[in-house]
Amino acid sequence: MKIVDGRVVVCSPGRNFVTLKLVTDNGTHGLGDATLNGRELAVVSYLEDHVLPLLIGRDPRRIEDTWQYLYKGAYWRRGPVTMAAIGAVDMALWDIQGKALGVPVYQLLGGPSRDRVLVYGHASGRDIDETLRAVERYRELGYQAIRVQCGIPGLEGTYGVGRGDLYYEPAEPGLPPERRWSTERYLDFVPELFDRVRAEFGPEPLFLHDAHHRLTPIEAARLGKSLEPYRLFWLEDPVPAELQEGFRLIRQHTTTPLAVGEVFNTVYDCQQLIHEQLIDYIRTTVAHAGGISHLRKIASLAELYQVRTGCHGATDLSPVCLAAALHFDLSVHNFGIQEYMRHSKETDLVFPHEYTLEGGTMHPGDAPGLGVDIDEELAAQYPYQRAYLPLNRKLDGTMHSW
Ligand code: GCO
Ligand code: MG
Repeated sequence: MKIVDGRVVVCSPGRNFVTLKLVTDNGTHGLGDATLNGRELAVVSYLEDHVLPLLIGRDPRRIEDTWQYLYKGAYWRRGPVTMAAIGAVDMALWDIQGKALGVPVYQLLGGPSRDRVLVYGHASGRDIDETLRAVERYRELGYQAIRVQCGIPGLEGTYGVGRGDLYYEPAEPGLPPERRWSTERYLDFVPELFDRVRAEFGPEPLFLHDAHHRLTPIEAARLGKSLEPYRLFWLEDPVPAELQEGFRLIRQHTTTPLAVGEVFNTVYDCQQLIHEQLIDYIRTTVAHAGGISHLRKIASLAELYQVRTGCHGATDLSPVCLAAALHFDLSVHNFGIQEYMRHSKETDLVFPHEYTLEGGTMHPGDAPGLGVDIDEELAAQYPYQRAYLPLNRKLDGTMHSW
């Protein structure tokens, strides 16, 4: 078998997606998600100008060799653009391999380790009452795990507060909007939020919260400690993740479980966090961490240290990535949870898929390959729209992590 053609499809059915399609000489094709929110076209160029010419004529079944060829062969390693491009190729090759052998990808990864994949949804509101109603909605839909984010009194447009029902999309068309941030107001408010949430919904539901890289280690330690009575499933991205030893200080102070990794691209980004057991969940996902092949290596390292997985699953990762993540989640032994944010109706139509949601759990389906496709004609009706993630400044105007 040979790869005879490849192209990159850019579309915006509600938001931008970059999809790699590789075609083989036996008429099958494989898909990979290469979406990097707010920097999409950099990955398009990387793939079209530098990667596709290397793939034509290669045997698509040489998945590991192709990964090493693209990673080592570039000389310039790691980074979100490179790893998103390699990740897309890797996903497409697993898709082709599954189709060639007539089995869903999870069967190639060792078969299922569980019946279904536990997912968490995103409840949010502008204030606590609105947030409680959103949590209630997810409970009614059968979700066992729910991420809870809320507007902070005195701050406009906080991260994580959605605009639509059961849907959250942070990127905005045009130039990036600027928000204001106060750590003091946030730290004073969040314990009150979870106090109300636990009082209303009792001990059973699993609740998660994302601090989105905005705290210092000692601030994060204070937050973790103040949230202990509410037994979070995890506190996500408490501090900017590039300073791995920052987590040591947080760990010394709190038993609130910690999750990190959505901005990581390789095993080297999380190696120290894992082997020092500074985190409980590693959140790298297929699209941004070099594909299924590399994610399995991260998970294997994590397994040694009892760290579990919790793949990033925001709406900016396409249904192709979600499908790949679900095959990985179903098969990997040390799975923890999968983030699931529903895509828009337009997105679901552009990417017909086999995966299903039921009672707060998902399954990738049993179609050969990843079980997701792209309707290229429909995709062409939604051209790329420049969009950026918001920026954050402190109340005095200083740039801060968003
Ligand atoms: C999450 C993430 C997202 C990111 C988004 C950026 O936990 O789902 O933090 O909401 O902000 O993926 O593009
Ligand atoms: Mg996050």
